Amino acid sequence: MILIHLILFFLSPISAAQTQDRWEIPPLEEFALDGQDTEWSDVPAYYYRFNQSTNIQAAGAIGENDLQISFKTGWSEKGLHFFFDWQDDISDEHRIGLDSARVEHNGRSMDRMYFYDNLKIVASVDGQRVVAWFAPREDAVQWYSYRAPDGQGQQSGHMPAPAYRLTPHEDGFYLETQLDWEIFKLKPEEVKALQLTIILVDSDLPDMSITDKLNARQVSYVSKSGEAELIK
Ligand SMILES: [Ca+2]
Ligand SMILES: [Ca+2]
Repeated sequence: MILIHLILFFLSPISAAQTQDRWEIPPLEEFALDGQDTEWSDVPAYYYRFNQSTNIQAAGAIGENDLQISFKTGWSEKGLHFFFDWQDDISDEHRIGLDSARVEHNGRSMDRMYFYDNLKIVASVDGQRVVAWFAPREDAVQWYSYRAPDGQGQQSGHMPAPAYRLTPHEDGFYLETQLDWEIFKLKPEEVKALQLTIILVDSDLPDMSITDKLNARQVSYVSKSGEAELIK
């Protein structure tokens, strides 16, 4: 059931309910890419906590002391900014590049990223689309790609790797990252349409092969997706 849900989700990442979800992105003064949340104090968080209310989507079996997440989004003249507080009890991390991102299973091509602890950020800006995957710890950027409005495939060489800072704390770590407006060759005031998706996958099967994972159908994730607006 989870896998079916997941496949539908992957094939159609923006469901009707999610599309209606307003996503207001406040401006950030004095943004510093330092892995610290000093400039984020007034920005409301999206969060998932076990057995507590959440304001994002969640699927799968996320247990007590398992994945706990809160994240914030903001913008500046420099770019779109993201701050994550990422906590997880079992690390299931695997280095995956763009060239190994797909895996065949029962005649179906699946995205390998969804079977490990990973964060996906998708930003669609006036028809241009950037996808950036992060794993929790060292070498956090896994792969990233850019697609032009004419849809000419994924090009990882078009843009530099997203800059990020990772700061460990007692229960996990903070990940701060950004997508520069320069990637889209736009200034923020020129942006007409912005669609954002954030998916955090939690896998707790570090000793299981990818084949067994595909058969086991145990994938959990939290996500938020919707039309976003840059608030002045
Ligand atoms: Ca900061
Ligand atoms: Ca995990």
